[in-house]
Amino acid sequence: MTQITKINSWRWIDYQELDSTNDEALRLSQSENKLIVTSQIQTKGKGRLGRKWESFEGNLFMSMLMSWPLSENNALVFIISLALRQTIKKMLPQADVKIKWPNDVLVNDKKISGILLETGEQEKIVVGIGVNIKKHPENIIYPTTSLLKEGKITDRVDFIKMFIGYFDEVKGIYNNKGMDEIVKIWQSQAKGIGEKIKITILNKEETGVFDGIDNDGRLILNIDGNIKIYNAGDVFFIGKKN
Ligand code: BT5
Repeated sequence: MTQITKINSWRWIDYQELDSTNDEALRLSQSENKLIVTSQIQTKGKGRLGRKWESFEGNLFMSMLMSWPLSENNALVFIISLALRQTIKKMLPQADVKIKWPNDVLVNDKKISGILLETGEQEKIVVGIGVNIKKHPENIIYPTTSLLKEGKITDRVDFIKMFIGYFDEVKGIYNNKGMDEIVKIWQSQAKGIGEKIKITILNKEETGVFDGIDNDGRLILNIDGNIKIYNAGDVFFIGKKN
């Protein structure tokens, strides 16, 4: 049964089954705004670049449909990942919870969450968030985990409520202090800054030292003193700087 409720100032529709909560939010983007779409079952979960998001029942599949200036899309990913990290850290206070550029949250170096931003109708943005609450995939090239595996018993509803609170808080920091402050906080919670990484994009790869992000959220790679800036890509951690 589809349930419609409210959470803070958001309208929230929870479906029993959907192809993808992002696709449903995109379909609704003409007529709706400030809407959260979730589903108990997701049959075609998407990652970036047409990848698959493994969606086990009991996990969180959530999409937030909102008006957001297109030119500030980059900021939104970083605001969301900070709020997600904070929610997960609150639930797992003992764990090492880090953000992996641009959009993953890692618990003890294992991926627990991913974010997918898409553009809907009328300058609306859909932010898709997947969090492994009860179960994580085993057959993935990266190590993965879930809140349950790390020792936290919780459910989608408690997670969403806490997350929306943190989202409002981080958005408030962005509104008051701007992207400078978001970048500063993000860098203090990101994995691998000052360390050697490999970044791959469209079958090309480059190795260098991760020098942080710029004010547009782009990754700064220092290759023996030459700076290269990345909008997108997949990061692999190699280790400490020499
Ligand atoms: C992401 O893409 O991490 C974005 C995932 C967004 C999923 C949410 S669920 C709600 C909403 N509706 C959707 O249809 N999507 C969003 P990317 O950075 O491309 O990472 C995808 C990669 O993560 C895959 O290729 C796998 O290697 C790995 N992966 C897949 N499922 C995973 C899972 N459940 N847990 C951890 N890693 C996973």
